[in-house]
Amino acid sequence: MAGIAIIRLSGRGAFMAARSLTGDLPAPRHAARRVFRHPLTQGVLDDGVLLLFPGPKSYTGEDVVEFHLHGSLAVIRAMLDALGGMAGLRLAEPGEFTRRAFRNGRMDLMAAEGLGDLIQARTERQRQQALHHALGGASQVIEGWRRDLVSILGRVEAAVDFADEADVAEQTVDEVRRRLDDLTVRMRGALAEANRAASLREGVKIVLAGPPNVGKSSLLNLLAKRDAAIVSAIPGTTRDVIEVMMEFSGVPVILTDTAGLRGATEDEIERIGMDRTGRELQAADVVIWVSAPGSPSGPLPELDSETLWIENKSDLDPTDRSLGMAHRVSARTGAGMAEFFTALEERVLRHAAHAESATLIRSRHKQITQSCVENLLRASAVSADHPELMAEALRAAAHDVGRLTGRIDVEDILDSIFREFCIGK
Ligand SMILES: Nc1nc2c(ncn2[C@@H]2O[C@H](COP(=O)(O)OP(=O)(O)O)[C@@H](O)[C@H]2O)c(=O)[nH]1
Ligand SMILES: [Mg+2]
Repeated sequence: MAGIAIIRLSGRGAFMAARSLTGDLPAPRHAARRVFRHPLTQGVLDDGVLLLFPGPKSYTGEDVVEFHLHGSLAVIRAMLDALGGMAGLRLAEPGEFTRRAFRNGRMDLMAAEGLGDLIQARTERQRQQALHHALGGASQVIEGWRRDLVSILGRVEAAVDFADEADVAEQTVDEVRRRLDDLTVRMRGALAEANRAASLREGVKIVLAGPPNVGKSSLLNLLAKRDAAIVSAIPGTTRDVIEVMMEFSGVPVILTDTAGLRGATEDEIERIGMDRTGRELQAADVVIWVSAPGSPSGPLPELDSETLWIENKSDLDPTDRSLGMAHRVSARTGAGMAEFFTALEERVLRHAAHAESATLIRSRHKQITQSCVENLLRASAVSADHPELMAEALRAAAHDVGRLTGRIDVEDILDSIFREFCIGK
């Protein structure tokens, strides 16, 4: 239920359907008040607003109609019944409007993905990142890569034609290598941002770990500001992985509580919990390693991820010992929590730095760009005697870039060859 519901039609029959509900149609892109009537019974369905967007300058690239209706289920159902009875109309599949927009060249794959992210965005900085993609910011960067690549390829293809003139080929290959290196540097720069960008899109993964009974679950509850995890004096209480979603200054965070790690246990379920902890630690962006006065210090797992050291239960040990890198806190009294929170926030923000304007934000983007860079390196390594091998590697790279935007266009490559290098033929 909502104040207003919008039903959208797209495709060849859209205007016809609008006409059969309202009689006369308003001018394109002008909102007009209309009474909508059932085409067979002429019974009034609703009193609302009608908008027409003629293709190809519409969202989908086809004729699009919007009915702005009162938002009740009964009104929507009556309208959908009336529309469903018309030949050539059916309910859209999920995402079908955007799929058509993509197919009709209204947006590329990067922008369509950005739009999907925009619909899912939970935090302010996720919104900015998604919007950057949806508005074509990333597409523009990739379009630049594609243009360069196509132009370099054109140059190499021409060298293939003159392969018997050794000095022409050699000069071309030298110049091409310079331009390839430049492009490789730019792509690697984008790859260097990709992990931070993915952290913003998916959430920075923070894992609380340490020996049993040191207060990990208590800290999780304090950070989450609710009792998400069970706290008890019995070691081994947390057996499964518990996740809570949080936000630090617009960056989403997935905070994970884990079963405490100790050397040996008789308990089968606790052991399975500890195995899971190991897997969570491998996937973490930031690990909060918690200890407490007198807690066993090991076994400390090998960690690739960044670690924040916490000694909890400072209330039990009032001597002001220096603990090196560790923050002393007390989940019970709240002592040291503000400083800990600030340190954690600083790590989170660092993990998502500059992520709003990053070009590559999904693992799909990263994998394809890595493959593209490999193909560029392969092309660059070819000796000047074999421009045809270089051209082959560059075509593979161009194909990769095409996979990013969803536009794999051979004509493009041919165009560039004929435009720049057709000599008197
Ligand atoms: N004195 C004191 N006890 C704490 C503190 N934090 C947690 N505890 C207690 O330590 C026990 C274990 O806490 P829990 O959060 O379940 O630890 P976990 O096993 O690491 O998840 C519980 O009885 C808590 O009430 C603290 O800062 N000071
Ligand atoms: Mg616990």
